[in-house]
Amino acid sequence: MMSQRNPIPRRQVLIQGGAAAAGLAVLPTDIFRGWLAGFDQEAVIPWVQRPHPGLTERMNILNWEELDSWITPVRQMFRVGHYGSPVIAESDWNLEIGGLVDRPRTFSLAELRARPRQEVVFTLECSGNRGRPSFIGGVHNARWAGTGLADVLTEAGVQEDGIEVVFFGADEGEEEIRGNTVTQNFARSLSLEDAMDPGIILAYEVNDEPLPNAHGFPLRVIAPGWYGIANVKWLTRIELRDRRFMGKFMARDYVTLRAEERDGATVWTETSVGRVNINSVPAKVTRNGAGYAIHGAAWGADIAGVEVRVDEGPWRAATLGEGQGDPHTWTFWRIDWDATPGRHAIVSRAIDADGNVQPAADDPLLVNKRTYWESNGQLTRNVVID
Ligand SMILES: Nc1nc2c(c(=O)[nH]1)N[C@H]1C(S)=C(S)[C@@H](COP(=O)(O)O)O[C@H]1N2
Ligand SMILES: [Mo]
Repeated sequence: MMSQRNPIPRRQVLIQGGAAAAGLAVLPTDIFRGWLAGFDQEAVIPWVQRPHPGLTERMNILNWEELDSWITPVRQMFRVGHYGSPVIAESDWNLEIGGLVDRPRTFSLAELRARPRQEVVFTLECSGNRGRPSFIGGVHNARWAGTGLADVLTEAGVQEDGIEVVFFGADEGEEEIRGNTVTQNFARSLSLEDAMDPGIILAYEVNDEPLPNAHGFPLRVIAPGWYGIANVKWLTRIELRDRRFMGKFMARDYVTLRAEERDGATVWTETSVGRVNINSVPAKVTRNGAGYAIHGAAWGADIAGVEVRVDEGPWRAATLGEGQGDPHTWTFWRIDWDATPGRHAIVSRAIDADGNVQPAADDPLLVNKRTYWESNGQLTRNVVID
């Protein structure tokens, strides 16, 4: 596996190894040079729009221009905590499974670690990402390890009327609900059917290290295919219920409000943020001598293609790189660009395996949406070439 502290692109290793083995002092060929672009060799042309300093400080959002490895190192991972970021000692902690189960129980971290280990690389995106022009780095692609949720639920023996699995975090805050001020823990739920997806894990490691406090130590849910909000951190309790859960982060916040036209009438739909939507961004423009390349990432679906448009030019197909074929990870892409001096607008659109295209920024689906979440429209970014 690639080292996190000193990421060396795999292709670079191959090239260096090949040259050394052959006793040659060759430079990468043009083909390889393209792939190396965007790592250390080439100059990055800064975007006109700078990263938002407040969001960088508060949420550690990814600065796309600094993206240089497919696995996001922990230091580059954005983080969100609606009720702060609790620091939990392992000795004070356990996980409870309760509610409508035949065998309620608790687990220590050691007991969870002793269970079968399951790993997944998952691109976790905040559903608020892209909701404002300055918030475009709320996404990371990390390798998580833990134990399967479905087996834990099965062993607990979900009762006949258990339909909803609620995940509670240790973090809590005061909420006002129709005149009542109550203390609530962060919580989100999945239907039992969704929770039984064998891909969902109770994760205790990220990138081969124990979870950092900010990312949920000692345990969090990792639900590949779901927006960040479903991935409950600082997990303390899993509860089976016979009704849908209507907590703040299911039913009040993280609700997408959208106008839809039905037979000439407007219908307002309110849907809880859930599964991820297809998305892509141009990450950076690099120069190598006279040649330029545009690099980016696409995620949120089984990515079959990415197309890039500069100014009023034609859409051109980018070359897909690492991550292709895995619907739960981002796919890197790149495209050569014969740039001319001046200011240019660069936009990308991802296409999934069923031919669905990432919506344009002015697609009615997005224009008729009144809330900030699920803003996955095509992103246009500007550069100035000297
Ligand atoms: N307990 C708890 N879990 C949480 C949150 C939270 O505020 N509390 N925020 C959620 C949101 S909105 C996102 S986007 C992801 C972010 O995960 P990260 O901080 O590891 O990047 O955590 C989710 N899990
Ligand atoms: Mo989020």
